[in-house]
Amino acid sequence: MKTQVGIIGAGPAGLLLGRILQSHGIDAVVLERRSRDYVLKRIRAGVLEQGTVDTLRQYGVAERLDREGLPHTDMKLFWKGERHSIPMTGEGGRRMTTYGQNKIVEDLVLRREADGLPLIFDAEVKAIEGVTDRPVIHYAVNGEPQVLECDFVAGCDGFWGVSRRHIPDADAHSFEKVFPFSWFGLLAEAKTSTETRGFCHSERGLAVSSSRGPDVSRLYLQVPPDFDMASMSDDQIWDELSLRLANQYGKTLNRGPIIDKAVVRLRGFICEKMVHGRLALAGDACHTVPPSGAKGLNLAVGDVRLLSEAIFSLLRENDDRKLARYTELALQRIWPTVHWSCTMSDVFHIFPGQTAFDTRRQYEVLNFWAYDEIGQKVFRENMLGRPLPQY
Ligand code: FAS
Repeated sequence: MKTQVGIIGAGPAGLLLGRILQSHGIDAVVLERRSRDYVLKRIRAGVLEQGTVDTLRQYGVAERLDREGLPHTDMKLFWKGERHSIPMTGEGGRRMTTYGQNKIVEDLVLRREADGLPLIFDAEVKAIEGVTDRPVIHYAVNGEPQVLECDFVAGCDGFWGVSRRHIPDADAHSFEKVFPFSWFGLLAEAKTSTETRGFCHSERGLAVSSSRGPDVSRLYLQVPPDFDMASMSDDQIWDELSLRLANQYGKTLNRGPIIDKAVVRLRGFICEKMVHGRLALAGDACHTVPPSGAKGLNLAVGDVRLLSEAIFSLLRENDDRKLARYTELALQRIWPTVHWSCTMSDVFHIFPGQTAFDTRRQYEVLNFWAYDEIGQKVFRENMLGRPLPQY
């Protein structure tokens, strides 16, 4: 099989890149190792920056988002028995919107299928040859070896993908911080009460409550790094969420059937080598952020906006200057965003061996964000997201 761009991975980065390239008349094939069903059912992020919403609108995949997305006018922070609200509308009316990553992926998959464009599931990429000249992707469908010849490869295959391994000395250009805790992520058929929605600092560990639709809640609990999901019954989970998020605020958490559970270790990771020859990385393939800042998906969208422009120039104008600057520009947004996500992690979590002094310092930062004009702006602008650098 031949195409212009071989895209590895049907997460938000790979699918959106395929959509943007399609709208510029560039052919692509998306290869995804998981089944269609698995990809559509996977629950992850759900808080979108204005830039992400604008991008999905610009490329015609925001019809359902515009109907079902929940805009945020404020963000609630809870600590020490008190509830605080930070206004979240930025300059020009910029704001955050809640809309599940699984829905974005579904909107992009359905659009690609409706347009009759190649998207191959159960297609695991094993290796990439000739990345400095004419790339050939070797993949297997149900164990059957296949090849895809292309002019360019976009590695959008996440942190555990195969692409980064094809960037020489990627490890030497990588930076990582692993936090000493994980998040226990839950999806429940329960109405999210506005009274308990928000980020909560509790001496028992962080808790987060957000909405994923009128009758669906997305909840998180800070848990130890080696946490076993089976160690807590659903009632125990709800009791713990209530202890952290509701009881001390005299509120009641709406309970309901828990329909999805996952544990994700908090880590910050950046690979500063995102291009090698005709292979470029985007999204979690070259950076992961702790979910505390709700930035992973938004960073991936920013990457593919920059990468699509570079690929267009290379393949249409035979001009590689944008590709040569892709990494530098992407990092201008990635590092501050990773820093912010780590800051949110430092402030809202209880660390092993944490002292009363440490907790007192966390309260000080929360006070600054909630009650100081500059602090509010720092919090709001970081949560709303940084503008995308331009070539
Ligand atoms: P993705 O990981 O989404 O997609 C990569 C795709 O590549 C996958 O479908 C994978 O199957 C495929 N792939 C991998 N290797 C391949 C191979 N060899 N051949 C073919 N295909 C291959 N962010 C938040 O803000 N809030 C959250 O609650 C949140 N929860 C998360 C929970 C988990 C478990 C994870 C891992 C991440 C979470 N994130 C969250 C971050 C998340 O939103 C990511 O930033 C986002 O999915 C990144 O998108 P992609 O770069 O497209 O990578």
